[in-house]
Amino acid sequence: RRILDRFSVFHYNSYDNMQEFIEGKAQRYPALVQLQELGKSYQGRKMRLVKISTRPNAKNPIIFVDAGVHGREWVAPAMALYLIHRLTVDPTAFVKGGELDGVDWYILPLVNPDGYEYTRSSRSNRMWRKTRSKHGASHCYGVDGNRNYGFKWAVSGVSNDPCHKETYAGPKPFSEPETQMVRNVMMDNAKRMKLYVSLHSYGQYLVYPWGYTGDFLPKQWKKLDDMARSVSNAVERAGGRPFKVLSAGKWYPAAGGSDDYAFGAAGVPYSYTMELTEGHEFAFPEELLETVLPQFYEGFKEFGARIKAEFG
Ligand code: ING
Ligand code: ZN
Repeated sequence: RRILDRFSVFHYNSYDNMQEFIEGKAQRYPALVQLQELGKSYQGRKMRLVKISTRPNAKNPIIFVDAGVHGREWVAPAMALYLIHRLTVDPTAFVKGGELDGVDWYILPLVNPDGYEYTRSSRSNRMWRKTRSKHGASHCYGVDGNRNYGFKWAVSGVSNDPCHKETYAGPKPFSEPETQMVRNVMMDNAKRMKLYVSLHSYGQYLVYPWGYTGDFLPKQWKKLDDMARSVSNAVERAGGRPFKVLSAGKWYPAAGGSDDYAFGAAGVPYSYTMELTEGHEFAFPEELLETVLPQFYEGFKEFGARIKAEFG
């Protein structure tokens, strides 16, 4: 329990500290927080889904947030942990009877723990993006987790070269245990899942499907666009910078992303990639976390209110 008192959410924590944090939350708030073991990463790190619900049996709409599919994007898991923190300590919104009671939050704070720990292991590894798996005879490591999903896999914006450091799509869709686990969360909860948000860091964008093409938009694009703009406005009202809102593929086409899979294969009606922290990209200064994470949190409250209003 003391881990919660010592733990700082405004800090780039290790994988081990994050695990202690979510265990501590589950122990301190047993009626609110449930941990689900999803499996293990390629290198054997446990992956646990944090489920936050005031009424776990009420069949509430689910909001699924994941973070850290790319190792170097440190601010994304920091945001996911902060979200877990606020959802459990917030005295008004999320507790029973609060304005957001009636929405369940499923959070996977670190999709790629192997890549993340690799970026923490030395300065020269700091810019690692991919997983740390090995495939076939190649001597190179890793697959881009956000090119590995089985919807329009590899049709655009990918590399077929295992040695490509950024966008290798993998030998086949879902070659990575990490992306399989995220897929399973989506598929096991597809009926109730109404919103999926994948946290990254690059510029400040809030993008929606399709990612695999910029030639056309889904027919529901206006609803996706509206929700994103109201989230961006909420962040701006809290003093943050606005998000650039558009379809992912109009920014740059790339296939095999988790947001396209959620929307196109799992049928999740609202699906986004949220790129945090304009101007700093992968090296967002730790001392600014306490300024920006609360601002982004206001965006998540808006997401919650919107989902509750439409599906609750
Ligand atoms: N950005 C995402 C990426 O995987 C993305 C954004 C995904 C754009 C899919 C278009 C399509 O490239 C980061 N920061 O990784
Ligand atoms: Zn990313």
